[in-house]
Amino acid sequence: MDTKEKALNIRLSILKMLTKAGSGHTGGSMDLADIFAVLYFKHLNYNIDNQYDEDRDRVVLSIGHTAPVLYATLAEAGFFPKEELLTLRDFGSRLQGHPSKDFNLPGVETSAGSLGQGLSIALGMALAAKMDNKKHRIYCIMGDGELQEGSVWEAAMAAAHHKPDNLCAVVDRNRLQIDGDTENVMSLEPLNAKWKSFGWYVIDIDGHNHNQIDAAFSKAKLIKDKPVLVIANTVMGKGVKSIENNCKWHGKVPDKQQLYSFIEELYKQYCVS
Ligand SMILES: Cc1ncc(C[n+]2csc(CCOP(=O)(O)OP(=O)(O)O)c2C)c(N)n1
Ligand SMILES: [Mg+2]
Repeated sequence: MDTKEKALNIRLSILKMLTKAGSGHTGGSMDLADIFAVLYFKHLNYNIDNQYDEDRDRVVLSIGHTAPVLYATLAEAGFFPKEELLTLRDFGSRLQGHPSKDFNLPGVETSAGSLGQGLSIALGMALAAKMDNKKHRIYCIMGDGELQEGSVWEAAMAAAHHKPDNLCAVVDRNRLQIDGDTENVMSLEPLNAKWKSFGWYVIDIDGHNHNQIDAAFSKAKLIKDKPVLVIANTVMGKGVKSIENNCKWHGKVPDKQQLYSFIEELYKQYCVS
């Protein structure tokens, strides 16, 4: 199955699980589907029969509110049955609204939800791997609004100092956060130059173009003595025109009627692409 079909399945799962749950975050989850499809099905090193293998690559989802894209991808990869996706946000479910390590869901490497923490956690994992002479890689997925947290820049500075070339961070640059355009709320640009000046190797891509995503993760593996940041330019809600690029969909979910039409739209789009 190619990564386009994986991304379609991930988006379908996201919409179904969020509609069933009745609450959660659609916009960011949908726009990360292409990145997750390429990451998990072309680059990430994991053993589905030994899910806690200590040599596995780790994904730290720093923007915990986009948990649905992580859960949908993990189920797609076979970490747990797809039926469990429909327990999202149920009391006691392993699929908490924001990922929680306490619930022992395979593939969830860290709890998240409080923005700005993930890069520090990922850096710790990357340095630990180096100390242990391990070859696995650490990926950290951040939001663009999340970059307004000061702790991100402390981690960025520490990473540049310690030079973990097994660390690859991704920014979901959808240019939106809860309150609107990131550049109006608290501007991030020039984003590429900021990270470069902190000592990172920076790659800008279209976060929906599978070739570009693939090439970025491949390139990141070749960079020595620097952490890598991929700025993935995305469209919030990607895949469903009526919700795309609208920050109201940051934390809104479809109702049943919308779910049917959104699913139809996704299938149609997939068939013509
Ligand atoms: C420390 C902290 N402050 C505020 C929030 C509330 N919050 C959750 S998501 C979000 C917006 C983050 O924007 P972005 O990273 O761009 O995510 P997107 O809206 O694109 O999904 C905010 C402010 C939080 N979870 N943690
Ligand atoms: Mg954003």
